[in-house]
Amino acid sequence: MALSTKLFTVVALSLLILSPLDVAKAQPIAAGLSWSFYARSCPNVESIIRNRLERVFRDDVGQAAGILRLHFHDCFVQGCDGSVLLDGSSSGPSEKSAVPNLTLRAQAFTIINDLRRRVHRECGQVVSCSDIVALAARDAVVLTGGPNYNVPLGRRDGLNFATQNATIDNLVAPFANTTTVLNKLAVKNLDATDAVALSGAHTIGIAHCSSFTDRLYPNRDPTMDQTFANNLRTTCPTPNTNATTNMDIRSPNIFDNRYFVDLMNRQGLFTSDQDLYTDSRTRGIVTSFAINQTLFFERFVIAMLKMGQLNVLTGNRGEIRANCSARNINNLFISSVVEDEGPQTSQF
Ligand code: HEM
Ligand SMILES: *[C@@H]1O[C@H](CO)[C@@H](O)[C@H](O)[C@H]1NC(C)=O
Ligand SMILES: *[C@@H]1O[C@H](CO)[C@@H](O)[C@H](O)[C@H]1NC(C)=O
Ligand SMILES: *[C@@H]1O[C@H](CO)[C@@H](O)[C@H](O)[C@H]1NC(C)=O
Ligand SMILES: *[C@@H]1O[C@H](CO)[C@@H](O)[C@H](O)[C@H]1NC(C)=O
Ligand SMILES: *[C@@H]1O[C@H](CO)[C@@H](O)[C@H](O)[C@H]1NC(C)=O
Ligand SMILES: CC(=O)N[C@H]1CO[C@H](CO)[C@@H](O)[C@@H]1O
Repeated sequence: MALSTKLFTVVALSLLILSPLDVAKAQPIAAGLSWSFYARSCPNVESIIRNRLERVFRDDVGQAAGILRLHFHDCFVQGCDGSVLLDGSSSGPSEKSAVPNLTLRAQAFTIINDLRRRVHRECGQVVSCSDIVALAARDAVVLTGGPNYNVPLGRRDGLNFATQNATIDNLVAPFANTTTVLNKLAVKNLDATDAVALSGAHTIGIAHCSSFTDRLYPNRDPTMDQTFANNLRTTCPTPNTNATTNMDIRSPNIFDNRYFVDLMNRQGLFTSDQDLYTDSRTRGIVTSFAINQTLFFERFVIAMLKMGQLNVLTGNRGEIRANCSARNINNLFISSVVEDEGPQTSQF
């Protein structure tokens, strides 16, 4: 065997036994980010966030899904710059007219602001809101049973909130087919494996009727299992019933590979989910994740690292917000008062 082949085999074999933590560290990272960004300025940032979220999710595991999705919306619209958090952002809390806004959980924003307050209380105003969201999303995965991984840090917070157009253009609708999903993700240098792995985040969380009733009325989407459809019709007797359902019927609150088993049984909730199994370009990837959770976890970590570094602001760009919901310039008075208040009781 030629030396290069031998080397390749050794590298390939060692990759097989790498843990997700190592898989993360093996990925290239964006200029300006670092694996140890807060090692001096806020060495406990990760434990502050993890410890707090353990308690938050123990009270309501659904919040983990809300936070994971928040990170996705942040990164896809104008980069992982915390813009989704700004009041007035089209995907954020107070914009009433952007379509994709309607289902980000209001509580997710409150949780991030609470984490920010705890971190800044210990370390000062040195950790960005966008880094807090990225770490919280990782913890949402870990604390519901998914893979652990390191998050490169050093993102700074953007100064501009996302417009409605940018929000609609960059996010994918649940009605999208695989062609649309792959095209929208390709723009962000995410390939088919990334697309399937990231969609696997739908292994936790809920969706509102309006996100999938186009597959029930007036006729059942033939790629949907009949019994599954009947049950969904009971949950959503009309297309706009204000109700929700779990996205992964097998293990709704556990981050595992059952979502892919759902797809193989024609029990995917959205068109964007189920079509990944219908479409020949992604079907094999779905199957491989359904039969091998380790593989799914590995690919998911890689895809999350890519997504988590989309158009990040580093160095002197952007700012470290004192309040995740507002730019500092709009927040001068508040930032100087609130940080001196000392320990506060929290609603969680
Ligand atoms: C392929 C593109 C995607 C589409 C079309 C999509 C669409 C949606 C929709 C429509 C909902 C439900 C909203 C509702 O009705 O309440 C949802 C929920 C969710 N999505 Fe996605 N999503 C996509 C990718 C992602 C990615 C990349 C992640 C994270 C890595 C993610 C994580 C979640 C989570 C965790 C929930 C549950 C939220 C909750 O329970 O509050 N999604 N998604
Ligand atoms: C937003 O999109 C709509 C329709 O695609 C377009 O007419 C409008 O000019 C856009 N607005 C901005 C500010 O880009
Ligand atoms: C996917 O959706 C797009 C946009 O709606 C449509 O133009 C295209 O024909 C669809 N592709 C398939 C294979 O159904
Ligand atoms: C849907 O129901 C929830 C909980 O009952 C309620 O808080 C919310 O305002 C309702 N939304 C709409 C659009 O009616
Ligand atoms: C599952 O995937 C992992 C990670 O790629 C791999 O090491 C393992 O050999 C796979 N297991 C099977 C049974 O194929
Ligand atoms: C943060 O900013 C938002 C938006 O300006 C404001 O409504 C809120 O009161 C501020 N929160 C704190 C704790 O200052
Ligand atoms: C929380 C929030 O602002 N929701 C709004 C999102 O947009 C829809 C219209 O598309 C409004 O009806 C919601 O009130």
